[in-house]
Amino acid sequence: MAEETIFSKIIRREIPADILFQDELVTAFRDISAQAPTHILIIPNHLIPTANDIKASDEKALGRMMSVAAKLAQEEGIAEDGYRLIMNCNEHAGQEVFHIHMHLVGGRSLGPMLS
Ligand code: D5M
Repeated sequence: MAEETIFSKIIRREIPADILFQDELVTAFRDISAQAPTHILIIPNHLIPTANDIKASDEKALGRMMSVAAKLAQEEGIAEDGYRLIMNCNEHAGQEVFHIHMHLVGGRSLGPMLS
């Protein structure tokens, strides 16, 4: 069984986080080391370590992550100018926390995607 990360503690509200949205499937909170004026992480409430571990049974939570991203982009006032949704997987992408998370990043021009 996969090891819990700090994100499970955030979901259970055992450690502080700036939680913007939570329902039965997903939780969204501000990234502690924001790379842009808006930098939010959207995660499933159940542990999926990496994108490689996503199963068909996770589709409802993954779909909810997308619709919550769109809702939060509207609320942050960045929808019209645009934003980026990113999910890093494993070493080459620099994944640090092994509980999948979608970064919602915006509020400034982000430049080319790959570096
Ligand atoms: O991104 C992992 C992200 O998780 C990184 O941008 C910092 C963020 N992070 C780590 N710990 C916390 C807490 N406690 N609150 C909020 N944000 C956090 P990755 O895609 O794995 O590189």
